[in-house]
Formats: sequence, structure tokens, C-alpha cells
Amino acid sequence: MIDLYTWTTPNGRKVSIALEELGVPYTAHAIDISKDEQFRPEFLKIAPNNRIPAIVDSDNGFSLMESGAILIYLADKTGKLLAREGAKRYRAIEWLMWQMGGPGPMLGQVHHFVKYNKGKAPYAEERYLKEGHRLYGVLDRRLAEHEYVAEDYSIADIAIWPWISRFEWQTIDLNQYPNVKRWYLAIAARPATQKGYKVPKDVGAIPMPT
Ligand SMILES: N[C@@H](CCC(=O)N[C@@H](CS)C(=O)NCC(=O)O)C(=O)O
Repeated sequence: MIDLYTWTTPNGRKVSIALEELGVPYTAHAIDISKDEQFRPEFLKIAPNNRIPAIVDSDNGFSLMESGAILIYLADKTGKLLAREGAKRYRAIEWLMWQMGGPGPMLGQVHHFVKYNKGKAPYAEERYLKEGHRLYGVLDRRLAEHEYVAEDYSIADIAIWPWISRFEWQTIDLNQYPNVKRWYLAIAARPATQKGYKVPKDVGAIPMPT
């Protein structure tokens, strides 16, 4: 049994989608970051960086923050969504790390400057949107030759997908990236994605490109 501390954001949804996909029983605890609940002392004990998501594994009392580390832990615990060894394992970790260092922080800045503070910082808007498009291009080229980023469906896809689900916030037209669009729709149709997207609460349907 896993206790998941999360909110309705891309980093939080990575873990709830993975838990659904893995079939691991879990209890979701909402940490409302709009009310600064991520700074509460009891949450800091398991998430010293005061950010969601975090988990506690009640099988062994182990706690973990950072979505990438959590995804690897859950995949290794269950033996699913990440090869145990060899090239397939490292290919998936490669794309997971790409997400953690690229689309996560960069598209996060796009949300900040392009959606929430439009017109206040033209340099930042241009810089992060340009970088966002570059990253979509990288993903599109990868998916032109692979069904999923690391061949088999893996925690790398699960890490990237929730960031792409904010394409409207990012003012990105998925038709510009047809391979990303094909991949996005396939993952959106998975029952685990549909359930995990609504954790810790339902704030609307999965965005669908036209
Ligand atoms: N690298 C971290 C990033 C986590 C993160 O940025 N979480 C955001 C929500 S998506 C958060 O908790 N923000 C609270 C804050 O900014 O204070 C991870 O992947 O887990």
C-alpha cells in the first residue's frame, strides 16, 4: 500500500497514473499547493524540498520525494514499466531524465510567463516558448520512429505525458507535432491515465486536441 501526497498538477499526475497502470493499491492525500500546504511541517518530513509529489510505502515505511525517483521505485517494486536491466532500462531512464531536466522545468516556466503573467516579461515568454517548441520537436522526432519514447510503454512516457496535457496552457498546437499528437491520444485513451488524471480530485476532462 502506498500513501501518495499529491495535487492536480503534471508532476503529481505522473505518480497517480503510474500507480493506476501498475495496479498498486494507494491512498491519495491532497496537498493543496495554492494554500501553501506543501510547507506544513508534517509534509516536510517526507518531502524536504516542499514540493509534491511524495510517497510513503507502508510495506516498509520508506518515504520518497521527486517524481522521477518515485517512478523508478514503483517500477522496480513491481517489475513493470521499466526493464530490470540492460539497454531498455537505460533508454527509459534517459527519457525520464530528459523529462525531469527539460519539459518539466521549461514548460513550467511557459505556464508561468505565457499563461499566468502574459505581457509582463516578453524576453522570458519568448525564451521559454522557444525552448518549449524545441522540446516538442525533440519528442516529435523520437516518436516518428518509436511507438513510445523507449520502445515499450514505460515510466518515461508516463513522466512526459502530463506535461504535454497542458498544451493549451502552452499555446502549442499539437497538429504541429503529429507524432506527439498520435502518442498523446493513445496514452490519453488508457484507462489508467483516465483514472490517474483525476487524482486527487476531478478538475475536468483530459484536454483533447482538435
Ligand atoms: N522535480 C520535482 C518538481 C516538483 C514540483 O515542482 N512540484 C510542484 C507542483 S507540479 C509543487 O509542488 N509546487 C509547489 C511550490 O512551488 O511551492 C518533481 O519532479 O517531483
